Amino acid sequence: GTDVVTIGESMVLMQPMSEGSLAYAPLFTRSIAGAESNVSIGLSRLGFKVRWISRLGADPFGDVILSTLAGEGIDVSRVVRDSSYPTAIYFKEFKGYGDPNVYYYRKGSAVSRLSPRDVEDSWLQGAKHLHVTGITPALGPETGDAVKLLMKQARELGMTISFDPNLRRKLWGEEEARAMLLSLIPLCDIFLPGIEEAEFLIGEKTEEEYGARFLGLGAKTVVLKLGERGSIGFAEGSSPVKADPFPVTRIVDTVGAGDAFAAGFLSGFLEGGNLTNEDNLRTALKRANFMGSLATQYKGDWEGLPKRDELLRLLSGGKEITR
Ligand code: KDG
Repeated sequence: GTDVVTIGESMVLMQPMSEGSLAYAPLFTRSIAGAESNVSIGLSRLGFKVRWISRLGADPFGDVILSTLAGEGIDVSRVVRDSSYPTAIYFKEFKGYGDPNVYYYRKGSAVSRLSPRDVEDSWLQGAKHLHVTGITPALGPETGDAVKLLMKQARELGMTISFDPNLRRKLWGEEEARAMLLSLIPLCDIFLPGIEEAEFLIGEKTEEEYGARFLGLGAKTVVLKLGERGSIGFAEGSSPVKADPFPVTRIVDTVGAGDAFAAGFLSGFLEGGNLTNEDNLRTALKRANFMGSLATQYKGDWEGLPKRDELLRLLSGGKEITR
């Protein structure tokens, strides 16, 4: 069986070898990235069976995304190759402090044409959990409806569903984004906003108010990401659970940290079950914080994510053997 199904766009990622404006960056390394495939890699390395659904151009960039993800052990058998629309690309720009800037070249990409008519029964076949993000609905005129349909189907099948809003202001307008993201909350079990996304969605509130409001909208568990302050989880009928951050020695690249966090949280959830149990919630949050902090210490979205034995060793304070 499949543990987790996810759907989204992955792109070829060009990362400059130097800091500062891209205008003066002559050399780049090539990788791939995308919120949902980052989560897929995180979970696959931790030993879960993951199916990634997407559309890619029938081009060499589509080939490298597919082979990278297949190489990570992810089921890519449902990916459609489209000969009319290309694979998307994006660039990071490292400033030497704070979050990198991101430049997207993804309008009119293969995923932007995704519609509810493309959704197939085989996508969710034999799977336990669906993970979606708010990026896919921002990509094309019908991508949001496709995501909604898939969430409804997952619910009918009795699967659990997680939703990371992943607000990307460069991809759509404020009003449109807010309305769409809010409309997906009632369809999920686990809602994973960052504190700034929570504020974007419902205005400035206390952490407890965010928890209560999102539970009120229909999520069963709300996980608020607080960045360098760790995270806090709310589940219906139990008291909030706060998890401290892990110390980060050197922040290199914050992009992908939220996805690592999601992979860590979902791995805890899939192993522990019922999140109304405070211990289960705490374990999942702890893993999530750890994975998120780890991701920020490596260049690239997912390259620094651990294998299962590495995670367990590091989490229990075990030492690394280097030579
Ligand atoms: O979460 C990381 C992603 O944001 C990044 O890899 C690119 O998917 C991406 C996006 O749309 O921003």
